[in-house]
Amino acid sequence: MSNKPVVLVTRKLPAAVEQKLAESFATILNPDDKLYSTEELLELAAGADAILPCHTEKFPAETIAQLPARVKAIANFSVGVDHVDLEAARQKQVIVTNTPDVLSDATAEIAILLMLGAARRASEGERLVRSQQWKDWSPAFMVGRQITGKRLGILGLGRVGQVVARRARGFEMTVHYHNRTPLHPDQAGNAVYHASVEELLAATDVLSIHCPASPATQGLINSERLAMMHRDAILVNTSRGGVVDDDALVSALQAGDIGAAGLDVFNGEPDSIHPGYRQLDNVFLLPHIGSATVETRDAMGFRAIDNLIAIFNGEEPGDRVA
Ligand code: 8YV
Repeated sequence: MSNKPVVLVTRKLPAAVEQKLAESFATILNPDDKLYSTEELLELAAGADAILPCHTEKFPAETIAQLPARVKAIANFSVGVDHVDLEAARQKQVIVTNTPDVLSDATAEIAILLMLGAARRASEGERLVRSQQWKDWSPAFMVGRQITGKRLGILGLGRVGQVVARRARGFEMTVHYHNRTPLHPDQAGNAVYHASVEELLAATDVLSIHCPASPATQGLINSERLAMMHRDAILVNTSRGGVVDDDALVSALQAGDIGAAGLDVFNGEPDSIHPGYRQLDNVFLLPHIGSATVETRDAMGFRAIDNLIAIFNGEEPGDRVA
């Protein structure tokens, strides 16, 4: 019998991560990568000292309340923690950690891909080639917009936003941002601070959303704020679907009130996203793959393991969020 602490791993993780985890812990793995119901999760948690979940497993207050007393930690394989009720975890003295930093490069790549895909009509073009509907060429054919030299507005200049800003400077974009408080120039670089979201939107050709999902950011990009954007502006979201009011964005895109959108995250993902997006040509859509690279998936797993090791050594984990 091993006396290693038991970690419930809710999804199939990279082999290198599962192997490393097994060096320090007994593991309950999910080799078939089944998406557990809350009941299944709680049943499995009965045999675990910690849970290593993804954002696909939800921990609202009522689920946290039902966690067995032996569960000491929720060590997320994600930077976003909107799937966990942090206050409920604090009250139950369940430690919660996340995996910041290690996914910033991968997510920034996807943000740039979305900007380019939306600006250059990549979805339309790709569909045309695949469906054998590409019959002609003319100077007016598939004309999009350049992002080079445009004004990039970053909503939430945190870890990911700062990498996006650096990459965007390679496209000679000028960077503008809104955070609740201005950043030190070491972090902000030469990005221009805007004290309000509204001010940022008015100064933006391409808006990239990087603020976390929270009650304060729920539906932040609504019809009033979309109306403040330029008619040819591009909106990109790699954060969480909840920051955007889908009805408002779909209407703005349909009406041509903004130019295009590139979205990697959605309300109701994966299978209940707003149906309007599927009908629009001026959107470039990806299935929440911001951090889906071999390098980043390994790094996220190793980071979660470091947090677990610290917790079970009685130390403060590096990435504690509750
Ligand atoms: C992850 C993410 O793939 O880390 C996050 O917050 O949104 C994604 O990039 C996912 O959450 C893994 O659980």
